[in-house]
Amino acid sequence: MSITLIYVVGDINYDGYITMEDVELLMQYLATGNYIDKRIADVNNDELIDVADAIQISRFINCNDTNYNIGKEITLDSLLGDINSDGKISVNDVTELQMYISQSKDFSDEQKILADYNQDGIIDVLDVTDIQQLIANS
Ligand SMILES: [Ca+2]
Ligand SMILES: [Ca+2]
Ligand SMILES: [Ca+2]
Repeated sequence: MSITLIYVVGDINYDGYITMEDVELLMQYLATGNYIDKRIADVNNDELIDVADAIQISRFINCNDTNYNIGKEITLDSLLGDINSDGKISVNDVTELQMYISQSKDFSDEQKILADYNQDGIIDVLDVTDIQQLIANS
């Protein structure tokens, strides 16, 4: 099931603000090769996520450079249960959810919406079970 949420271009950690934390997180992603949502991270629209995007985000923060769409709100369809926003529902999302429930990890507002898989307003083990079932049946 997909759900439409509002995102901010350049807001890599989905907390609603463009800060140096986003630049640092983007650099971490580049170093590790982890998935990152192109729609949010490719701020200079050249179809690549690279250090040039990180530089543009820092220019936005430090020089108020608004040449690109950085800081603009966009609406995107996301998958319910896709907590790490990598475009698929997998055991990695279950791990994130279990860490949140055991209070060893905090979620962004977006993640809290995506984590409530059965949409009952509560993030708990029932959502874990539903997502695990979905993975098992796919
Ligand atoms: Ca942010
Ligand atoms: Ca995922
Ligand atoms: Ca729920």
